[in-house]
Amino acid sequence: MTEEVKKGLSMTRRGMLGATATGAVLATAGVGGSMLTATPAKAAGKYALEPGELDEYYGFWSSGQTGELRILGVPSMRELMRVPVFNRCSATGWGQTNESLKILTEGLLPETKEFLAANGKVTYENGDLHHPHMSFTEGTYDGRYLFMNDKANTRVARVRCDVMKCDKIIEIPNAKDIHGLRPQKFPRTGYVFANGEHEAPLINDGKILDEPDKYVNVFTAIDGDTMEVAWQVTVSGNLDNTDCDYLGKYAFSSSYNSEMGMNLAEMTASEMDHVVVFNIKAIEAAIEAGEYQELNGAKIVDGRKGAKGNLTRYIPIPNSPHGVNAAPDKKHIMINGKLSPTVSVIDVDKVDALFSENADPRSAVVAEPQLGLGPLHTAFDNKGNAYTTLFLDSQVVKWDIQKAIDAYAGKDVDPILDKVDVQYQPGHNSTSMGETLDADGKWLVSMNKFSKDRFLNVGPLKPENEQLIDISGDKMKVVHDGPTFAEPHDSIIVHRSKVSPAETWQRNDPMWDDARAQAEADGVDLDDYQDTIIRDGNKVRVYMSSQAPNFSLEKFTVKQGDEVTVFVTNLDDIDDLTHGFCMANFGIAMEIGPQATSSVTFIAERPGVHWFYCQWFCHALHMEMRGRMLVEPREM
Ligand code: CUK
Ligand code: CUA
Repeated sequence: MTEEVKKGLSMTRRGMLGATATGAVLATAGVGGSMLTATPAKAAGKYALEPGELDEYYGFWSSGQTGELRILGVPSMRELMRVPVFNRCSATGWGQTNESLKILTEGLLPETKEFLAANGKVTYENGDLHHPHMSFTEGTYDGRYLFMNDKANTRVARVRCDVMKCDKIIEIPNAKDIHGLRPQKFPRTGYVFANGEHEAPLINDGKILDEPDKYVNVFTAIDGDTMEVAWQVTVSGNLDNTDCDYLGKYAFSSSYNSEMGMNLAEMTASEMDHVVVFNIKAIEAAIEAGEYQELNGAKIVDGRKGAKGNLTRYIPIPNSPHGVNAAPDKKHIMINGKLSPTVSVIDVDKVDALFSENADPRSAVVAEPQLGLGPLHTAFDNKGNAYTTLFLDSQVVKWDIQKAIDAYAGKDVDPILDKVDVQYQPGHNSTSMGETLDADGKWLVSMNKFSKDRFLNVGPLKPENEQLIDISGDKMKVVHDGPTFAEPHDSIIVHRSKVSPAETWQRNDPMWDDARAQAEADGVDLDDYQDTIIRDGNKVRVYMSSQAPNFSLEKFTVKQGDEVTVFVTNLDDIDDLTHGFCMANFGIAMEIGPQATSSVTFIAERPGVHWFYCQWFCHALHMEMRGRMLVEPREM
C-alpha cells in the first residue's frame, strides 16, 4: 500500500470519528488539490493548521497606504504573498523593470505624464489600495481577475489570478480619488464600478477654485476585460462605497457628504445623506443614444439630483452612510450608517418603482435596525444573517435580516442575535465567500484599525489587528489575533476551489511581449536561447538566461554612459525556482520567475568592475550565481 493510499484510507476512517480528525482530513485534502470536497464543514472552529497543512481559503487583502495586494491563507491567517501594485517593491523590481513600468505608465492620463515628468518621475510611486474584489460569473467568483482601487492617485488596477501579478493599471479621468470599487456580479464582470470620492470642478483647470457649488462627483464603470472606461455619471454629493445587485440592474453608492460641505461641520450638517442608485440599463441606453458629453476620452452622462431621466435616484439615508453590501439573498442591499447607529436595508425589487413610477425613494427601504454605534461594513453567512462592524462600540453584531424587516413593519421582534467584542475599532469585515451567492457561513475576519495593547510594543507606530471569528455556531467566537502592517481596509475570503494559479510562467506570456518584439528585432529567439549583446548607438541590449546556479553570461562590457537594457530569461522550468538579477551599486534588482523574461534599463554611468548577482536564493551555489559588468570609462 502506498503512503498516499494509506493516508486516504485513514482519512476516511478517522473523518467519521469527528472533530479530532479534521487535521488529517485537511492535510490530505491539500495533496494535489484533487480532494477539495473532502474538506469537511466541521473544519470551522479549527484555525491553527499543523505544519504542512493547507488553508481552505485564499484571503485577498488590501494594504491601504502601502499600496500592495496581499494574499493570506484562511483560517490560518498566514501571509502567503505580497503582490506589488501601486507601490514599488525592492524584491521583485516592481516599479523598475520595463515590464512593470509599462503597466505603471501606459494607463496614465496625458496631463499626469506631463506633471510627473516636470517632477522628474515617470509614474506615481505611492498608492492607497482599499478594496480588492474578484471578478464574478453568475454571482460567484470565477478566478480570472482581482480588481482594486487607488484612492491616492485615482487609479484602478487589475491582477491576473493565473500568475498573481498586476497586468493593468488605469488612471480614471474626470473623477477625483477612486474609493469604493466593486465588480459587476451578474451576468458577469463585466463592469467594474468605481466611486470618485472627492468632488471637484468637472473641468479642473484652475478657472473654478473655491466655488464648491460648482463641484461635481463622478461615478465610473470600467470594462473589466479591456480595462477602459465604459461610461461615467456625474452625481450630487460625494461618493464613498459602492456595491451592485445580483441581477445586473443597479449599482449603489453611499454619500457621506450630500451637503457638498468643505469642512467637517458642513459635511455632517444634515440629518439625512443619501445613497445613489445607478440604473445600468438606462445609462447604457443613454450612451447608446448619444446623450453624453465626451470629456478626456470618457463618455459622461448627467445623473445629478434633479437631472432629467431615469439614470439615477437618490434614496435618503441617515447621516453619513459608509459601507454598501449586497446580501447573497439577491434581494437586499445594506447601507451602513456610520454616524447613525442603523443599517438601512434596501429591497432591490422595490427599486424598480423608483424609476418606473417615480415612487418615494424611501419606499425601497424595508428595514433600518438600530445595531450599535458606528456601523461601517456588513458581511453575510448562508443562513440569512448579517454581521456588521461597530467602529465606536468596538464590536461585531450578528443580526437576522428577516427579523429586521419584520421589526420595521411593526412586529415586536429583536433582530440582534449576538455581539462580540473585537480589539479594537473594526472597519471592514468579510466572511468566507460572503460577497457571493456561495456564502458559507464559516469564518469572519474583522479588520480592526487599532491594536493598542494586543501585541508587544513596537514603538509609536503600531500594527493593526485582524481577528478571525468562527461564525459556524449561534455565538460568534474570536479565535485568532493577527497583527498587520498598514492598512488592510478590506479583504475577500475565496474558497481555494475558485482559484488555480500556475506553477511556472508560460514562455510566451503577454507580460513580456515588448521584450519578445525587441528580441525578434535584434534577431534573438527567446525560445531558443542564445546570449547576445547588441550595440545600437549608445544603447546596449544584453540578452542572457539564468539556470541554477548560473547566469549564461559571466561578463559583459559596456561604455560609461551607455543605456543598458538587460533581458534575463529564466530557463528553469520547475516550480519555486525563481532567480533574481541585482546589479550592485546601480540600484537595480528584479525577480525572474521560472520560464519568465524580465528586463531592466539603466545608464551605466559608473566606470569599473560591477558585479551582478542572483538575489533570490535558488541553489546550494546561489552565492556563486554572479557575473561582471565591465564599464569602460569615457576618457580611455
Ligand atoms: S473604507 Cu476603509 S474602513 Cu476605504 Cu472600505 Cu470602510
Ligand atoms: Cu539564482 Cu539565486
